[in-house]
Amino acid sequence: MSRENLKILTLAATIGFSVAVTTLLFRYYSNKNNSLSSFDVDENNTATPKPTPTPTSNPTPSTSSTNNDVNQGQKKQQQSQPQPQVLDIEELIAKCGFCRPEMTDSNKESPNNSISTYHRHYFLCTGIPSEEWPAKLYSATPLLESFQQVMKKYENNPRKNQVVNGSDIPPANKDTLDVIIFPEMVKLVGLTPDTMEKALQYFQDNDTIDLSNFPSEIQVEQLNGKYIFICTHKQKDQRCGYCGPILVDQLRDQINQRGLEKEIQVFGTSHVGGHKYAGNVLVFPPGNWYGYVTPDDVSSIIDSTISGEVIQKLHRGTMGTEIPKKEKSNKH
Ligand SMILES: *[C@@H]1O[C@H](CO)[C@@H](O)[C@H](O)[C@H]1NC(C)=O
Ligand SMILES: *[C@@H]1O[C@H](CO)[C@@H](O)[C@H](O)[C@H]1NC(C)=O
Ligand SMILES: *[C@@H]1O[C@H](CO)[C@@H](O)[C@H](O)[C@H]1NC(C)=O
Ligand SMILES: CC(=O)N[C@H]1CO[C@H](CO)[C@@H](O)[C@@H]1O
Repeated sequence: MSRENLKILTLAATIGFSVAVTTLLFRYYSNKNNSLSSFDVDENNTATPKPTPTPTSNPTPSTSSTNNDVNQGQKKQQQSQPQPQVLDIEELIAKCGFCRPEMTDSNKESPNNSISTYHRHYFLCTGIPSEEWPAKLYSATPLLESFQQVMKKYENNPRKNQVVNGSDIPPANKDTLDVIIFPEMVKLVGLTPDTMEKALQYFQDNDTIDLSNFPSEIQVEQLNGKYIFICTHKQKDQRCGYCGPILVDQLRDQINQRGLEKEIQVFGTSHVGGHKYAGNVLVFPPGNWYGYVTPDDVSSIIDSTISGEVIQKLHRGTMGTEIPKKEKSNKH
């Protein structure tokens, strides 16, 4: 290669690098603005973390578990280093842990009826580890963005109020999404935005899935057992980001110890609403939402998942039941 060519190559590489850096910075800042304007960010949440410019560079989380708050916290802290804005460990535990004032206050608000009436819950299987979810989950990949466009069109289902959230469940294929739907207890496998649109259209006209007229190009898998989803959306709220992964680990541990791993599966979910109730735990079927869940509640969550009995003191509401409207203060 001649000297001249080498020079041109070097110049081209330099320009390429600068463009990449500028694009990254631009995406970081536009993402940051979007997430503030279009999500119901808790204004009072002093613990909201700054978005990380390179969220995908985090290592895959270890799912090993310790029962110790401090160790857990330090582990999480190390994973998200180096970030100048990260709270120090004591601050993090005080503001986001299981003993934060909003949980220990004897006059704390009851979690009862702190969700809205709804009848169907979709969980997108993103396969993305929860600590990498940006505050606006759908901005994580172009595929999720196009799903969001489709879902927006069908936001209002005339038959059933519905909720769509993300999960860290891996899809069968990385170029498509799988979607889990309750109360139908099915997984739609290998969806593209087009076939997702067909499924949503179908639900506009049908109350539940009848395989004889469900779009035949969509693969439907019937699910068994129980599913527990825990809000672990750290970049949306540090309380969920701190409490969620600890509860995921501890539930999985105890479920394994009790030999229930075939019956109960535990996953992380994106923001479900109600940060102040973190740990937020959702049990399907039937779709019981629990708030203020701590490691002390893990064994009763498992018991109640098996028995079907509701834990009253933690109960936020149940999918498919009429929830009386509450004061505005319960929005978050
Ligand atoms: C916001 O924080 C203040 C001071 O901690 C508290 O008095 C107030 O109730 C909080 N508001 C909400 C909506 O949580
Ligand atoms: C999940 O559902 C809740 C409704 O309960 C909604 O407020 C929230 O924005 C959804 N989150 C995502 C990331 O889609
Ligand atoms: C929760 O609210 C319902 C009314 O929607 C009520 O029947 C029930 O007793 C309440 N549970 C608790 C534990 O307060
Ligand atoms: C059972 C039922 O209501 N099926 C309807 C589902 O929706 C399609 C149109 O998408 C109708 O053709 C079916 O009759």
